[in-house]
Amino acid sequence: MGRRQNEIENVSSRLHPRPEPGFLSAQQHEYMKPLRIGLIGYGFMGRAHSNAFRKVSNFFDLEHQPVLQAVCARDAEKAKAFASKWGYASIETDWRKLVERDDIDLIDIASPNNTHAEIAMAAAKAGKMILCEKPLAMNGPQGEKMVAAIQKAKVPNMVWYNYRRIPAVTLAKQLIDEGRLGRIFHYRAKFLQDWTISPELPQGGAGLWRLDVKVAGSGVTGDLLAHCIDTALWLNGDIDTVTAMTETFVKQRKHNLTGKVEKVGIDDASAFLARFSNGSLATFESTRYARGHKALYTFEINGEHASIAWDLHDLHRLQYFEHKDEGRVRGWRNLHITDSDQPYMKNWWVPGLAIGYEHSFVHQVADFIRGVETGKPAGPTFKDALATEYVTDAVLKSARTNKWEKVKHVK
Ligand code: SOE
Repeated sequence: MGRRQNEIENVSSRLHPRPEPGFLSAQQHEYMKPLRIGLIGYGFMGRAHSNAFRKVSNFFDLEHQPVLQAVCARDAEKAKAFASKWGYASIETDWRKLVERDDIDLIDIASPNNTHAEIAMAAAKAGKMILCEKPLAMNGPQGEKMVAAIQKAKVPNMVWYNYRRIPAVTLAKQLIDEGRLGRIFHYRAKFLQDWTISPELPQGGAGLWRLDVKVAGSGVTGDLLAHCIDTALWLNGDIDTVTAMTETFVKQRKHNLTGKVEKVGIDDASAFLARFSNGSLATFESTRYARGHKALYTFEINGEHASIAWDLHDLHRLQYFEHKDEGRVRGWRNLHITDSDQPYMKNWWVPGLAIGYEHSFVHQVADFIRGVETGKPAGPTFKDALATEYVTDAVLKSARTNKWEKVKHVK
């Protein structure tokens, strides 16, 4: 490295001293209470959550600041590499040890679906707050045990259904709650991807556990439709009945862990019709075989007075149509959600400047911490997320029975 480069780096480190990984600076300690995080899992979601923990106190005024205390993964080298990249102060290779550590306040579960229940129940028993990646569980009955555990332990809890906190989606919730749509007739949602079309793609192991039914629980129903269902229940209330169809287009794939060609147990595509308790009718569709679509989550809601449409590929916009507008200028309004009176936006930049996907996770941490501080828990809690499990269970059951199935409601 040249002398000039060294000089620049020395000046830069004096201006921006690097805190010890995972620890607050002395100045921060004076007015912020630490919330010590123990993260389990270091994949895509481990990164999304860690980024949110690191950013939240820079943009939201909260009493508590997340402290990246420990990351846990079975592979020590990978855990160390993740810890040094993201600033975690320590590592564990056994989640049970992490859960028992008394220097951890909150367990964040970002590991595959089949690990959620055991970890969450142990964390609840140890009195930790819990953030759990979606879906909550492998199925409804397992989710019920998790809800019982957090209720017994009375620990703050939340599930990372992050799309609720895209500002345009939160604005849709506000408009519906204000009654602007009036009676709702239709709810239409889709989540389309195209990354599993090749029959050469293996199943199982890191990155591809979503294709292994023993680890994922289901395919697109629990992975993608679960997002659509969570948003729908939040925006439009309970679903009473569903009728569904699913398909597994590629029936066998090599398993990364056994090296053998094995049956594929997940649903590659899933579509269902639903009736909501408020009388509205719905269609939901998801697939990983829609060539050209990478993560096209869209919904449209049609009410008596107005309609709303949203598209994840254009996430900072909300399409809004209001019938009461004067006829000559009536039409779909293309709202650009960047202004300070729109949800979350006063915490970011100046009007006109957009934010993105990762910010929904920052918002979720901010709302979780505020919920803990005010005693008014933010959703979706484990209990809220159990409702989504009940819908996905009914969808998978209906695909097997070819009948309309009733959806259990959370008591
Ligand atoms: C699947 O590809 C996936 O990563 C989901 O698991 C996430 O929940 C979704 O937000 C994006 O797509």
